[in-house]
Amino acid sequence: MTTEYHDDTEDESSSFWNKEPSPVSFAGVSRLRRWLFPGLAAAFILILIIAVGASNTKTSNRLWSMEKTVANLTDSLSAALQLTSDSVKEVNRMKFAVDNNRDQLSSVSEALKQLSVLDTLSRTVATLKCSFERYMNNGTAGAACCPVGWNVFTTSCYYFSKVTMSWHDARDWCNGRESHLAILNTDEEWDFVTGHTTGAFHWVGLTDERTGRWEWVNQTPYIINRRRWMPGQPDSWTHHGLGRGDEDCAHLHNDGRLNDLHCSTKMRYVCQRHGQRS
Ligand SMILES: [Ca+2]
Repeated sequence: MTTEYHDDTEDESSSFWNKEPSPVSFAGVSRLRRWLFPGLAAAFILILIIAVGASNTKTSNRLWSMEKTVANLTDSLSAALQLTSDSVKEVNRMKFAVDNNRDQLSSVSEALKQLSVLDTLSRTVATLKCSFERYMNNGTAGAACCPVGWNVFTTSCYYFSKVTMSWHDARDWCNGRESHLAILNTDEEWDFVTGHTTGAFHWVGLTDERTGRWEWVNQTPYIINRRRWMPGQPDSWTHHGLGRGDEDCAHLHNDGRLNDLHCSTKMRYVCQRHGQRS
C-alpha cells in the first residue's frame, strides 16, 4: 500500500504565493490613480483660470487705462474743436468788423470829397464876399477885403465908431470882432487914422495901466514921440474926479494928437484888424 504524500507545505506555499493581494490596499491605489489625473487636471485648470484671470485683470486695467486715455483725448479734441469753432467765429466777427470799417472809410472818403467841394465853394463865396465888401467900401482891386462898414488901408481894416464907450469896453468890443484897438506904427497909419478922427475924441490901443510904462495893446513897447502928444501930455492927472488912479489910457484929441485920460471916460474908438485877400 502506497501512501500518497501531499506536500502540504508546498500547497501551503503555493497557496501562499498564489494568494490574492489584499483587496483593500489595491483599491486604495487604484482610487488614488483614478483621482490623481482629474485632480491634477483640475489644479491645472484652476491655475490656468487664475492665470487667465490675472491676465484678464491686467488686460482690463490696460483697457481701462486706454479707455481713460481715449476719453482724455476725446475731451482734448472736443476742447480743440470748440476752440477752433470760437476762433472761426472770432475771425468771422473780425472780418465783419473789417468790412464795416471799409464801408465807413468809404463813407469818410466820400465825405472828404464832398468837403473838398465845399472848401472850393467856400473859397468862391469868400472871393465873392471880398469883391462885394471891396465894392461897398469903395476899395480898389488888389486891396485887402474888409467887412462892410470898415475902412481898408494897406493890409488892415479900420472901424471908426459912432458910439462912445470906456477904454476897456471899447477894447472888448474890438476883440469880439477879430480886431483890437488901433496900433499906429507908421506915419502913414497916423495920417490915415487921424484923417478919420478929427473933431472927436477916439480911444486907441495905447495904455500904461499894466506896467506903468506906455505900451500898445499887443504889449509891444511904445517910445513917446512928443510931436504926437498934446503939449504937456501925458500928465497922469489925478484930479479928474473919476475914481481911483490917474490917466492910464491914451486917446486921439480933436486935432489928432494924443492925450492921456482916465480909462472910464466914454468916447469913440478905433478898431483895427487884418484885411482878407481875395
Ligand atoms: Ca492927460
